[in-house]
Amino acid sequence: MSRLPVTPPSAALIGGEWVPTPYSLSVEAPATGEPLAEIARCEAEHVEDAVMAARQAFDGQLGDWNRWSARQRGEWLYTFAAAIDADAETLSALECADTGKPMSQAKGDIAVCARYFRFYAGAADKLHGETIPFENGYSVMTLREPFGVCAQIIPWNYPSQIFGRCVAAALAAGNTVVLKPAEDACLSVLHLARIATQCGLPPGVLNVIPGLGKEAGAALAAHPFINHLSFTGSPATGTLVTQSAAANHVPVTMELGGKSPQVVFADADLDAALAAVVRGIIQNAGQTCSAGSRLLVESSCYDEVLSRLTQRFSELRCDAGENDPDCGALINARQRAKLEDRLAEAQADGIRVAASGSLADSAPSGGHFVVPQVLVDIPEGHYVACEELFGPVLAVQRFEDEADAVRLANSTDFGLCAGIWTNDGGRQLRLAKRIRSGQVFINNYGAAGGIELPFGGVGRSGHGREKGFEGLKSYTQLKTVAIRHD
Ligand code: TXE
Repeated sequence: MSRLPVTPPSAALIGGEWVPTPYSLSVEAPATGEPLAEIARCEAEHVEDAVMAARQAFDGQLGDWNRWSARQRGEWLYTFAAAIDADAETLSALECADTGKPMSQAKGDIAVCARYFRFYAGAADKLHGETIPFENGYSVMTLREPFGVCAQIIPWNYPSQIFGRCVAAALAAGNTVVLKPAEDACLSVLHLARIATQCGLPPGVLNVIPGLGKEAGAALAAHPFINHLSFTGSPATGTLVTQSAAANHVPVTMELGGKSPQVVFADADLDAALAAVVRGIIQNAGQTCSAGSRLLVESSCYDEVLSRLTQRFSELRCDAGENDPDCGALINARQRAKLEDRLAEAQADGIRVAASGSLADSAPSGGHFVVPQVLVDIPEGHYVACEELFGPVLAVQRFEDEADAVRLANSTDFGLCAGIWTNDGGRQLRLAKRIRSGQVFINNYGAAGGIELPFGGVGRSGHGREKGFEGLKSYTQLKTVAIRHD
């Protein structure tokens, strides 16, 4: 078994207690394929207990959370953010070993997790309703109230960041949470939950139920006592959980990935554009919902761009996360096999690998590595240009003019992010409006991951917004109060 800085709880956090489960799941290190830890395997009965604990905490039958003011909730979130920062080294080491991502990225993720708690700490007491002018003799106001029990099902690619994004906003708004982390990577989440209880969070406010998607996840999504569901993962699973939630009329937020284009015009600063293009596809080995996995290049600079990309990709190295490479391993053997099959089919269809990185000499032999690569000669509509491959694979296509660029950018069912690289101001605005996407970045990609910016997709990328102040609002519902006073 690989060594970890701490042993994360091999239990579920339910009602403030760490509860062992009869069965457990083995978690492996993506960089070596070796076992890393044992985690709890929650089943329907644990989900039931967790939802009931969250319900009781919300209703004031367990602990005093329902009497905390918005300011008190904010103060707790600040305390927790400081505790995350204080334990950042341990948390980063867990994240790096568990997800296989480069250590510098794991450290960045933990810092972002703390930032979410700090951002929503400050926002907790700044969310308010409105008064509405109405007929004489009435006073009308809206109250922004928490939903109640928020179910959160999160994936393995950014466990600590997505924990921060969902939990901080939900708690700031006064909800209680039952969170189902992914079976493939959840060690940082378990340690974060341990820190949360040590920071004095009342029992039942945050419940964490590790387990399999089809067991714990399905039972949570279908539970009649949840009041809101936030899901991040694949469109197929998103459909299943949406159907379960719909049976109980539970509102949902869906974050389902993408096939985001980076659109490069010949007048752009190519140095800046290509540095961002490379970062945007190798970050977390391409296992990022907002990865810039399509590169659309204006014909007149296509050869220049391809030659620079070839040079840059040839320098990229894959290795274990602890060696802080350009690119880590994929999460597991299943994801690697799925990607390799798709790439083999693409080559059989005549698609060419124009450039690729390589494995570092120090890379462990059992790791789930796929080297970064650039694909060209892609027929329009081919799946490598439309499907989320979830690996370090950049699909490159050329366009002739602005209209052609917009047509290609909008040629998938997804719409999460888009990068536009041009110095023509009019074109920047025209494309920002015409590209179907939840976020558009001009002469940058990702705005440095800004947690303050609303985030979410259109189409197959999902619906609802997280991050920023919109993310806080999305964990509340409006109540209208109309008072007749004469
Ligand atoms: O996702 P799942 P997987 C995409 C990416 C990847 C593909 C498959 O393209 O290749 O999804 O990954 C829980 N009821 N993304 O199989 O199944 C599961 O336990 C309730 C994009 O890992 O969607 C985990 O906690 N829950 C993405 C979570 O759902 C269920 C991040 C996500 O798993 C469930 C990850 C069920 N029936 C993958 N089945 C992004 N948007 O960033 C599974 N789960």
